[in-house]
Amino acid sequence: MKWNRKCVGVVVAVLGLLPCAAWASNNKICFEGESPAALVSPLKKVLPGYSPQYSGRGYLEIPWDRNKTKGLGDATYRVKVDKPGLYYLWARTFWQNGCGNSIAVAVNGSAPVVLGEDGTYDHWHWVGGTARVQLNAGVNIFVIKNRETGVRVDQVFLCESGDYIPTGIRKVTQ
Ligand SMILES: [Ca+2]
Repeated sequence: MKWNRKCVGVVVAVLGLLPCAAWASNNKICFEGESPAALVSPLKKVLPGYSPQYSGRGYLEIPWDRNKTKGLGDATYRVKVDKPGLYYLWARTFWQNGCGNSIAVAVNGSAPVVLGEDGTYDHWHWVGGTARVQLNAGVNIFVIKNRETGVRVDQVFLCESGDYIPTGIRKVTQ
């Protein structure tokens, strides 16, 4: 009898945790910078092949040109989403120098979100995690704009939790 009562207690405790686990779900979305559906120059795909430095076959690049082409061109992505909601936006980026250390991303026609403006140069690293974007169920349109030149984007990552910080290369979901 004692053992049975303990069992019931465990079941009740597990059931009690379930709503909590559902509430704490952190859906993640990740796609490659070098896989846009459409691309307008000077943005370009750089595909050197597989490397431990970056994910997939390469990255998106806005070549450094002393910001002469700043504002021109963009890269458009079609991103499928199962679970709609507000997601934190991140990008795995590489800044060649201090004159180009940010990207702007517009999601579903909304005002562009700026990622970066940090001081980590010549090194792949994650930027973002402050702005949230609204994603709909189905296809969402992401546009990376040419805010500055001399930048590279390996991956774009989104998650629901503000406590989650991506590291290294993330698993692609698209
Ligand atoms: Ca990549």
